[in-house]
Amino acid sequence: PNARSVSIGVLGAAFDKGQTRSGASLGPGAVRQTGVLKDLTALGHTVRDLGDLRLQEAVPAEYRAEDGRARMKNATSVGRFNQQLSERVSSALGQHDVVVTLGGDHSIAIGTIHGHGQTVRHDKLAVLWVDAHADINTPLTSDSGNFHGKPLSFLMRGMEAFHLDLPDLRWCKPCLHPSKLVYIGLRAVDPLERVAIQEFGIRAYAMREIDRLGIDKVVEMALDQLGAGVGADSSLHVSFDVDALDPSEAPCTGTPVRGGLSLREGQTVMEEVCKWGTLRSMDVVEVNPQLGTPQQAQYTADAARHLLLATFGRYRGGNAPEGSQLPRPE
Ligand code: B3U
Ligand code: MN
Ligand code: MN
Repeated sequence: PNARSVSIGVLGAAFDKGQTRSGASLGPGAVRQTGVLKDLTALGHTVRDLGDLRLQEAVPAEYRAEDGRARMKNATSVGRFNQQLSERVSSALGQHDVVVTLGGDHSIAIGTIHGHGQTVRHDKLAVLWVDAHADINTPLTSDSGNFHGKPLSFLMRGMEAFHLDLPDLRWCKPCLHPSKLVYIGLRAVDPLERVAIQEFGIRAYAMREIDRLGIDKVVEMALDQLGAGVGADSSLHVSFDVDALDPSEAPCTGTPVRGGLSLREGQTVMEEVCKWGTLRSMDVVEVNPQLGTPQQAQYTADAARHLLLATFGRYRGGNAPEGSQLPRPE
């Protein structure tokens, strides 16, 4: 089956200050180098490369909270970058059916999801978060202080009460309702993140549930719960952290956790998302070509390519060109 042809805007979010290893800002380049834009075009889509966003201005002293318990590295850079990213994504959504953002570390989801949130009516925004981690720490619960472990807490309605007032993130008004978030792939969740998941009643399909139910059932339930299906009532964002995949499939990522999704399971998730047809934006994040060998880096970027092709209608059984026939001899 061929997916309907859509216009896709591809934006690079060359940002790695949401954690402490360098190299994630080279993710967009590595993924583009796989030839994925050309492959998406060959599937019949109109693809436009919107270039890379990077933090231009020199960031002065990073903001530091007064509260000694709060941990937040590079809050100023994270806040400023994402404010710009949010604007880029919302304006790109006015021009394209789907906006794909290539990360970058996962802190960039603050900007992409907020940007998407500005373009839809209240409560329409739905997020499928595919990740080994829950990324819902607050500065008060985070051990690492890294913002890539926190993006969802800044986006979630109702979590305002658990946040400090951070000047560089004041622009970010929470736009995601807890019932409109579903996780797939979890296997490294901090104790207080688990508390947040329970308090807010967030649906989470950890690897355990995938083992029990199978990936097909899990995606079906997840999309159903997001209301992403019939009636097309939701505007869907998928945030795909490549560390959701098993490190054997995506070795070059900052925080690999073994026991993850096979590439095939990842492809199944995205093929189903494609079928539901309500996807408006997507991130593929945490590809770090500076980790591992050049071969491993290419292998990881190629996994991202496969996920994107599955998202946009590549069928593993083959796609017949529209109206094509087998050639006969003259
Ligand atoms: N939960 C930990 C670890 C982590 C989160 N996201 C990644 N790692 N990639 C934290 O730092 O908040
Ligand atoms: Mn993540
Ligand atoms: Mn992760």
